[in-house]
Amino acid sequence: MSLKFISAQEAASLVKHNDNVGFSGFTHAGCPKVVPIEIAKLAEAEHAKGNPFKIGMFTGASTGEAIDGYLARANAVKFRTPYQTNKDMRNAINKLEHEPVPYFDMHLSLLAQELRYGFLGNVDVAIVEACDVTEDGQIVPTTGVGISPTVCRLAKIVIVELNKQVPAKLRGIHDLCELQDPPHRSPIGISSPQDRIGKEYIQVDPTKIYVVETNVESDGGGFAPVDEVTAKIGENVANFFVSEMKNGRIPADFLPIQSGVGNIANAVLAAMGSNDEIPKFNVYTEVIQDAVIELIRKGKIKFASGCSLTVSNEELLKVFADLDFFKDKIVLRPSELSNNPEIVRRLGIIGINTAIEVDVFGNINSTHIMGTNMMNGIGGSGDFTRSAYMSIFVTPSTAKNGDISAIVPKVSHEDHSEHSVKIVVSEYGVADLRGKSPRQRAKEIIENCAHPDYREQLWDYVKLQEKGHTPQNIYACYEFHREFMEKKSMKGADFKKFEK
Ligand code: 0RQ
Repeated sequence: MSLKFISAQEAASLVKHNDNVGFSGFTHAGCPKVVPIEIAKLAEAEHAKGNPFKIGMFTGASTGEAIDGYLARANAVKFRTPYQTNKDMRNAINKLEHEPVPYFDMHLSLLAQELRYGFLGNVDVAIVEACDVTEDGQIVPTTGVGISPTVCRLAKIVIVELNKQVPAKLRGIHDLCELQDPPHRSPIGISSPQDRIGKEYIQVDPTKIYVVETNVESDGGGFAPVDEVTAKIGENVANFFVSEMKNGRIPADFLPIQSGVGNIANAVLAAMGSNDEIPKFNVYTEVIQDAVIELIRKGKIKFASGCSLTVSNEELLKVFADLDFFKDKIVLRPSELSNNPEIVRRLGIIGINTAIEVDVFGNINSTHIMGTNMMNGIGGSGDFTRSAYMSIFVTPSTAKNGDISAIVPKVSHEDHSEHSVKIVVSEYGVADLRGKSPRQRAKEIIENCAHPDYREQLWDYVKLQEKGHTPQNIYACYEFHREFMEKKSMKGADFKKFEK
């Protein structure tokens, strides 16, 4: 049969008020870029006529401006899950502008299976970006996969944005499948990062496909240059790895690395790349960033498995121009594979993620500012942290020009607990929490990671509670946060006033 080609406006009109829509991609990579904008326009037109128009949104992770930005501003979102990084969407979630968007922050590896289990309602429409689509229903994604195989199968309508900017030659870089549902799931057949278990395309019933031809470049910005603090954090992580190898706690041929998204993660990988004592290594991660591409070129990274190619446009064009070199060194998989805890535990992955706050006992807040406002979400950090060979959290010791200490008595929201977190690294050093009691962990974190300006206050806090396994003091534990809320700086917080 021949495929149905339609315009972006026609495609948007297939989406109805109250529909749940599943989008392709992971970060801005691989997201549809044209139809969501038309849906936002449609919502605005309906609102102007006094009619309701909102959709539920399922995505792989964060998205591009065309999805979260346009739909949030159009007040067209019924609910949002599992992760976002867009300013307008964040403001809507935090009820700062627009009507509030109900947001469900969840582990990325779980979304595809929870859609299949029916925990989150129907998927009515899937909108996916592709570099190739065939008459018999083979869809080849572009640079990000996310939940595409699942939403394409579950949806009644599949709208494919066929983007001419992405070479069809990308076919072959993906490893696409869905996992079986319990109680019939077999062990996942991935025992090294380069193993493949799926197809190079998503097979969809062609009668439900509508194709919209597009020609839009990726909206990947560049990374901030590595500054003094991020460079030092990267160096501390790299030096820690070298000492772990010397002590036999990391094997001589190294372990696969997962590294979160953003400037710090990029700086950590760059520091690992320039450290001659770290051997060539593999990456098994969710987001493949610029530093990974550079290290593949240099031969320092042997192979990278991820869910998306989240690289700057400049770098992406170079990868497209050199696909013969990259295609046997990169694989892109759905998030239920790239972030799967079964694989993370089996491969012995070293997980490196960024914290907003770390408390002196090793609990981590990755998501909330002052316990109330959502930043982005937990993303894949929990998928990796709980199951990794070694879970590392990195953070600058302070935020907002030194007025906030990232090391606090008690995190204002807890995403990862002391039971999963092994190592904390700031620009000041490395806290090794393995095998240590809460009091011993507090010493490690305060002495090695806290900013010197805040160390005395943190010690005053820990000393308040002479008895008990964990020296937590429920009267004083949020004194840093209270001081910041009232005076815009944690520096004046006084813990001595709580002494009996
Ligand atoms: O605010 O933008 O207003 O200046 O938080 O902080 O230092 O720029 O760091 O961009 O790497 O983000 C944890 C949010 C860090 C991210 C988080 C303020 C700070 C700044 C951002 P401004 P930085 P990053 C892979 C794995 C969870 C998900 C995850 C994240 C802004 O890494 O979303 O790991 N992680 N996923 O000023 C108040 C504090 C603060 C603070 C920082 N203690 N109090 N504000 N900020 N610390 C990704 C995927 O899953 C796809």
